[in-house]
This record gives sequence, C-alpha cells and structure tokens, in this order.
Amino acid sequence: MIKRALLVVDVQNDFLPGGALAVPGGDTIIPVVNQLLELPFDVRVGSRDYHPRHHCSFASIWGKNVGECIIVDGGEQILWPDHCVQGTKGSEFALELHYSRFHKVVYKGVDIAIDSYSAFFDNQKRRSTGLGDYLSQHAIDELYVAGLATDYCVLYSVQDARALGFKTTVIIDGCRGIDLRAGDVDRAIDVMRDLGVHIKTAEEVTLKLFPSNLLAS
Ligand code: VGL
Ligand code: ZN
Repeated sequence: MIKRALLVVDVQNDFLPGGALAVPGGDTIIPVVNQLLELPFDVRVGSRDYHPRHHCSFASIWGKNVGECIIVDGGEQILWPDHCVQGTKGSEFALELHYSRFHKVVYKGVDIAIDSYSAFFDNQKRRSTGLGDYLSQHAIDELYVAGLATDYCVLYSVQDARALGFKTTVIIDGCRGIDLRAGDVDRAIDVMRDLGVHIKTAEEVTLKLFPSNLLAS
C-alpha cells in the first residue's frame, strides 16, 4: 500500500489579509485546505512559522527596510516585517482552519539566528524540524503540499521533500504566493516542475486518491 501524507504549510493569521506579512488572497485557500483535511491521508501535518521576538529575519532588528536582502551568518536573508512571533495571535493557525485534523504540528524558524522557510530544515540545513523523521516513521511514500507562501515556504519545503526522496504533489489551488518580485510564483512553480513535482488541483487529487470522498461532498 502506498502511504500518503498531507502537509499544510503556515496557514497562520499573520499570512492572511490584515496580518503582518499578508499573502494576497491567502484566506481564499482555507476552504480548499479544509476539504483536503477531511480526506483520509495516512498522516496530516501542519507547519507553523514560529519566531522569537527579535528574529534575524525581521527588518526591524537591523534598522533596515522590509524586502531588503542582507547577509546573515554567511547566508542571504530577505528582511520581513515582524511576523509569527511566538505566543502572539499572528502566529496562531487561522481561526477557520480545521487544525484539529492535524496528527502532528512542526515548528520552524524557532532559532533566533537562522531563518527556516522549509518545514523540514532551516535555510542553512543545520537543524531539522523532525518532519522528515516523522514521515519516515510512518513509511510515507508520497507527500501532498498546500499552504503559504508558494514562492517561499511551500517552494523550500517541496525542494527538501524531493531531496529526501518523497514523490511530491503541490495542490496549486490550496496555495497562494507573495510575489515580492512580479513572477516569483510562476518561477517557483517552474522550479518545482523541474524537480519532478506534480502540480494538481484539489479536485484532481481528491478524484484520483479518494474518489468516494468527492462523490460524498
Ligand atoms: C514565510 C517569509 C517569511 C512563508 C515565512 O511562510 O512563506 N515567508 N517567513
Ligand atoms: Zn518567517
């Protein structure tokens, strides 16, 4: 039997319209993701971006502008507004998200000195979140990914998933991107396709994997 996992990346208040690092249309994926969360994937995992108050990815701590790129500890770092600070409302899962359906939640960006876009590893590949081990323990073959943002945390998570050998599908109507530079989302999708990632809609995935669920809804 092929075992399949659903990974929902960073559907948190700060990434929704009105949040500190709002992803345009970020809220529109919630009904799609909630439908996916009803499906009988072998495991359903959520990730949370979860930064300490003075995290190195925040423009505010460097006295620089949001969107600037600097070198931190030898690596490039795009500077963001303060977002997903540990213990704040902005860091919580979106209220309407059916997060009680997650079997596991992984936290990323928790180290003050290094950012982590991927739900698997930080940007310098120094520390793992435990997601890879968790999926291996459950003998997962295939990973289905939705969430925010297509051109950052979804892209980086999917790159690591491929590197770890998971057959990977991005559920495109369950994702929205930032497009800091116009075309970033389209480029991210091209990069993922080149890695052999399948790009599918929620309906296509549901029909293929769980046809009886589609008829029932
Ligand atoms: C993200 C920028 C900074 C994301 C997180 O979830 O895509 N983007 N931190
Ligand atoms: Zn972040």
